[in-house]
Amino acid sequence: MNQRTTADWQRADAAHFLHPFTDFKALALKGSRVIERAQGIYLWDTDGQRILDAMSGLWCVNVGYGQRALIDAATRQLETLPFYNSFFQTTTPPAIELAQLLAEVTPPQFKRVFFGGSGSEGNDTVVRMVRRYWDLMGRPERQVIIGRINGYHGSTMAGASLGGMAAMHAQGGLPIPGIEHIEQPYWFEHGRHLSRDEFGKAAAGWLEEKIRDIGAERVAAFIGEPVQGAGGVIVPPDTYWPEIQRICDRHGILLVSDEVICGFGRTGHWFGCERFGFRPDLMTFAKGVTSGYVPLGGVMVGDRVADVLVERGGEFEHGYTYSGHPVACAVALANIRLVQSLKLVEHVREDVGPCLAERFAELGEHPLVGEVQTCGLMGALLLVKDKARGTPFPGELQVGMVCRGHCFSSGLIMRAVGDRMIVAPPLVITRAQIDEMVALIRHCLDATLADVRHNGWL
Ligand code: PXG
Repeated sequence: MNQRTTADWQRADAAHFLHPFTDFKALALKGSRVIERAQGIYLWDTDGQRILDAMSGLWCVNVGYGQRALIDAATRQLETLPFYNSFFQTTTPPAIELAQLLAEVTPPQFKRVFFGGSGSEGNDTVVRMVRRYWDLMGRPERQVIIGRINGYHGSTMAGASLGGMAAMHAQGGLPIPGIEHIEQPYWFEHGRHLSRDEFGKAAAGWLEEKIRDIGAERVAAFIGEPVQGAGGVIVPPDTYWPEIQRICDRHGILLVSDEVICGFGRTGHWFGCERFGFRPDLMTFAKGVTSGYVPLGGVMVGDRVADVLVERGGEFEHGYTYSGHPVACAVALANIRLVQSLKLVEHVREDVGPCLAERFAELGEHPLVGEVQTCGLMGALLLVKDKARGTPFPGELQVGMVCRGHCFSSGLIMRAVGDRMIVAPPLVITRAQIDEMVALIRHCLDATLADVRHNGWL
């Protein structure tokens, strides 16, 4: 099989594999890049080019590629018990041990977990669970869940509905009933007439307005990512989340933190809610729980909800074949223990996170860069037409895609969300590797600037 050339792979790929979030026809014409192997923070494609993976796979390979402890844990578990379900009064040792370890590393209100296979499934569970909670509380009219425009919570019917991606809602009749959205806390776009702190409070106030519009007695929960990831690394002002917490408390509304990207050290804290100082009732996780080596996701269920579900709920009519999959749980255990033994959360908070912030601030001097934001090991650079005024490029020029093209050919994986260029490298990255990444980014910014000038777009 490995004798196949890149062109062979591309032909078969185009003929049979429908990729997620992809224009199938356009990709078939162009051909996919075939990623063959990886080690540390680097990937290699079938043409032998080495690529610095500044997106950790897809915000998930936190411990980097090739970690022996995870590989061995998977192998051992596959040999011992590759699968058994947890539906019919059965359980498995890795699922129990992981549930116990998650209770230790998450904030104190979380002692219980519901497992699924992905972040999307986790958020489907959230919808089922918060509505079930309010039924059991004798408040069945509390059905509405509020999310945010440009939030991302997955691609199942419920996940895509909770999210606020207009392009996703435009296909398939979404959102499902009982989901509402408020504007995102994006200071650069919505709040530059205010200080960041003033804007944070104002943006949280939009939740209170929405609750009043709907009627608090109908609202079940608010869900948000501590830092919006897929939306472009939108880091909220520090005043935002504490104010959101106060508003939820005032109206008795459940608060859900979607930690699929922020969880397990990405922000320099174990969970994003700890970085931003709020206390969620439910927490969705996936990605970093296994560093993406195998699929696993789920929901941490806080005592407020769990006590009601357990004591008064009877049977909860919900679950997945792979809830508590023993191989996924064994890999998650090895992964979390590795995060602990390598002290990766501290590494991000005290060493490489501040280093990324410094280097990105330097990139902020670049003539194309209008805004810089970082949080732990997430960073965004907004490409603008007029740096002094912060004027954006017209969207149809797709300047972000031009920059992404230069990254692609220069051996760097960086995402473009509109004209926001974003990174989220593996947490094991070193200072020297951050310097290498930043040198590549600078090269790509310069090449993009040359194109922009050449095209007369400035
Ligand atoms: N919640 C959040 C906050 C996410 O970032 C999901 C839920 C869904 O997880 P699953 O495992 O079902 O994919 C995600 C996923 C991007 C991108 O382009 C981001 C995600 C997925 C795909 C692409 O940045 N995040």
